[in-house]
Amino acid sequence: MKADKPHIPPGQVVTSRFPVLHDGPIPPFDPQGWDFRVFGLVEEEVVFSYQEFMSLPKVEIASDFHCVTRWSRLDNLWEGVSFRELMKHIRPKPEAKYVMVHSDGGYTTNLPLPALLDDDVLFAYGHDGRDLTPEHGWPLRLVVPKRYAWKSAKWVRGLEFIEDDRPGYWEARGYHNDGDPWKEERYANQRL
Ligand SMILES: Nc1nc2c(c(=O)[nH]1)N[C@H]1C(S)=C(S)[C@@H](COP(=O)(O)O)O[C@H]1N2
Ligand SMILES: [Mo]
Repeated sequence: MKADKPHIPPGQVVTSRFPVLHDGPIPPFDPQGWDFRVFGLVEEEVVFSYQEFMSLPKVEIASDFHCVTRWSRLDNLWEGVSFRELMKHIRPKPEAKYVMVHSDGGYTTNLPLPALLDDDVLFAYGHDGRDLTPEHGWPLRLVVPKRYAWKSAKWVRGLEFIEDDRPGYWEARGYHNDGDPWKEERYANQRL
């Protein structure tokens, strides 16, 4: 079933452009020095080299992208490695309930592990049939379609499994901890 009009969350405006939004500089990328680290409450730490990560099985997933600043970009075709695929290589300890996502340059964002295990979550290196550009997160970004886009960390370099939730970069600066666009969870103290 498909509705006539695109179905977008409350308070959002559709754009056909792909705005660029982030704090701080675009980190330089060196494939030799790049790694992806999984640490914290896991049975063993896992480190992927760039080549190892890129050789993981690939998926393509289409999803909408909603920024808390009110633009939505619909039907993005993301190409990369699904979160579930990565989890085949990771054994979280039973007490690991949350994940802190770490990016190059120090950006972080927090999510409950079940939210990341959703089948539309992936680590993307391609967008709409092309390589991601540096300003959109090349060589790798997280995509979490069911949360506002600040949870879709660009230049992602690692995952930290944790027991107790703690706020990431924007979550510590007044953004909502969960950030579900359908519930319009924009800010921690909000009057919409
Ligand atoms: N590393 C990092 N990732 C980030 C951000 C950031 O500042 N640093 N900003 C977030 C925000 S607020 C948004 S809206 C999206 C924007 O992604 P885009 O620039 O590809 O549109 O990236 C998210 N990922
Ligand atoms: Mo954003």
